[in-house]
Amino acid sequence: VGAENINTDIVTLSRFFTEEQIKYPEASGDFTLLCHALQFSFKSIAYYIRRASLINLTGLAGSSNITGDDQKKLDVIGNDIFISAMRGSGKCRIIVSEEEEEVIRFDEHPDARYAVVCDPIDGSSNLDAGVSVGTIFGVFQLPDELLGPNKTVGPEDLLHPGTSLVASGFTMYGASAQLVITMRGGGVNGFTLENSLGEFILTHPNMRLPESRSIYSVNEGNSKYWDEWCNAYFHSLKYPEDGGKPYSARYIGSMVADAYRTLLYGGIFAYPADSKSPKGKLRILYECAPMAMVFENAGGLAVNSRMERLMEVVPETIHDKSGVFLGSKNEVQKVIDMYNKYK
Ligand code: FBP
Repeated sequence: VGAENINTDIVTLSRFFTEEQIKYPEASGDFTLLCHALQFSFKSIAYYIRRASLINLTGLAGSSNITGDDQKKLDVIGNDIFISAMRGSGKCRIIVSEEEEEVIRFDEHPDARYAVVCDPIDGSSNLDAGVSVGTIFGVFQLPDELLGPNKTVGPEDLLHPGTSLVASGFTMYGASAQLVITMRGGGVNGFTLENSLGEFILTHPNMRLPESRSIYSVNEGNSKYWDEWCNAYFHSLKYPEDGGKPYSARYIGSMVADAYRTLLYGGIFAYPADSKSPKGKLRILYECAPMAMVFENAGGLAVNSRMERLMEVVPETIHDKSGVFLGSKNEVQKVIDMYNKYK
């Protein structure tokens, strides 16, 4: 490769954060610092996942998280890395992690104005098989009246809908680590971790979902528990009324991987609420809302099992769950149409 073929004008994630900050002369830089800490945690988790089989990190850690799942060693490590990075940033006041029953407050930083919600290693049942897993995150800004040494911040201060998120995204640890990030009112940008440089490089600027695509992604093993309309919807994809070509099925069983593919190729990803799990399986605060924000900002749609806009759903508790349908605009619209037909 001649030197003239090497692209030297690369946009690293660090440059991206700095350029974002410059757009807002009044910005204090706190958000940028928080983002750098997020970036560090993704790189560290990616590093440990890559080495997992070599350094004996696969298998169970011998404890359970609040959902009763057996915790993996990497779940524990991912959680610890994330929490330490957020504490170390000095800009995070409180955090909700899937792996922690209670919120974690950083009282040593009473003026920190950000609250972070995360699933440090989502899809962890896939870890031992080397299937892609990921970190999902969302960032809220706390109101001024909650800042200061005499104020307490609790779980109730995090029970907000996705529309209140200032940023969200996810990292998928696959063949390479892919980071997708969006800010309120902004577009969606995708970065790829260049391992030898240790930098996330902007490889997918301004991601937009195709408006339609004949791919569906759902755990069809649950169809026995689905509502009638839901079964009718998926049936209609496999047996099109116009006699056309049926949809392709793709289900990895790791939300970040299924969502990342849907974001790139289009289609629909669903985890419906059903009679076995009337509230669904996925968590509103750190799975549904951040993903819904990414999909909406990329031109897609995201609704719950009652066809309400997922971004507007207010969780009742920090680990509250919801049914999810997210994807291409026209594909989600087909779900809504089928639901309305059966209502
Ligand atoms: P965990 O956070 O416990 O890993 O659960 C979330 C998840 O793995 C998602 O990533 C995925 O979409 C879903 O559960 C798969 O569930 P199922 O195995 O029931 O299809």
